[in-house]
Amino acid sequence: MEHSNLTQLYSLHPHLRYMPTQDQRLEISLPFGKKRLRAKSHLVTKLQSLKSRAPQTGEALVAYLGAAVFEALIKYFFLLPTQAFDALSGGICLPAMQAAGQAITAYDLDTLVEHDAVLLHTPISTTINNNISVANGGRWVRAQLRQMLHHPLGDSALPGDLLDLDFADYLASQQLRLYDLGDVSFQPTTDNASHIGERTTYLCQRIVAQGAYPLLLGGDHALAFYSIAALQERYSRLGVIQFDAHTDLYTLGAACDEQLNHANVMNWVRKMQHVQSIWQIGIRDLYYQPTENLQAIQDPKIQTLSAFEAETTGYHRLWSNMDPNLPWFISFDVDVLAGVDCPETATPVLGGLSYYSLLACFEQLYANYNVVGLEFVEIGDSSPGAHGAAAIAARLISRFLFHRRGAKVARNTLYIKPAEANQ
Ligand SMILES: [Mn+2]
Repeated sequence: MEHSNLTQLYSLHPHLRYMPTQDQRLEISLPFGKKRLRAKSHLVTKLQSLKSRAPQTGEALVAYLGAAVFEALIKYFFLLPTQAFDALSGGICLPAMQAAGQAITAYDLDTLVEHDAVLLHTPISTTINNNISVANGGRWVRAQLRQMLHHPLGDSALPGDLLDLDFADYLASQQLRLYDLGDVSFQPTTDNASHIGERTTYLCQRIVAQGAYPLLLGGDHALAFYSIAALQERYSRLGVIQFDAHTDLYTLGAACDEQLNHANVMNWVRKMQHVQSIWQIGIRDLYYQPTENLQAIQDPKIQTLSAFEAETTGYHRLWSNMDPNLPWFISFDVDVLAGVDCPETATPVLGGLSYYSLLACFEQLYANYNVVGLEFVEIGDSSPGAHGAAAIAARLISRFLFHRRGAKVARNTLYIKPAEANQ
């Protein structure tokens, strides 16, 4: 399946190795890479001549190499989009020690089919002065999800049903089709936040190009810039639902406003051309906003439903105003939740959304709207409570899977041996 953009510029990976084989061919590989591509020597000559040339468009490369070779070089990361060249030539992602669902590698993303779901943890962090790190908190969500969806007899292909007693429904485990890409690569000595972000964008583009759903785990909220940008190619019009205690529209009126961070990320997102609407839900922070050199405006794209309104009046205003014809991406900052304190998130705020009314809100979202991806961010790194933010995030992901993968009603169902059926 085609998964590359032909108008984009591509460059050859700088560290490709060519090893001769016994049958007069050459094997192309990357140092430490597991993938090897066998090629005739004239292809290698062609590739080596590309090395000295300026980046080429996908279209030019298809004409030069043929479509099949071009796609194979993309698949194996031998050919990289020039835009993300620095980030991608430094690595892509690493498998999780304990995957939730089935492990998948970046090389195999072209095997995904429509409505598959792909988990990915992105350890992005744009602030350094917090006492609580949120870079690796997503791993706690993965651990919770793994436990929730795990076959008690291990990873064998034995059929079974996943039962959700809150909703009296079940999903056949073979229907789950949850894949886990692992953790986006991060080399602390050489990488910065934008390297991790660009890797995430690239992986996310590859996931949505297959019609699959990205399920991203942060990292901090700067992730939203890279995830939402990645959806543009597939969704020329997109809605964003941001669950958050803060609007993340912070502006100081100083030079630092030009630097993407977790407190200003939505300023970038609201300016993205494909983003048509942003609903901010659970907003409740109180802070000092400088006004010098700044102007107060209303952005018609942005609508809010505060935590106070959600908890006292409910979500009705959302249902009567949210456009059901848009595909929607959910960006969920766990500080929106009631009772989530340090170390479960870095920026706890008084109040917040309660679990069951939020769960009901998500049931409506999944049932009545085209939700095309999810992200959960700002989860603290250190060991969480058993029923904290990571568990709620995992629960909301499990409901997404039940809705998208065709769960069935299981009211009062018992599982008995067939011989007992007539007793
Ligand atoms: Mn946020």
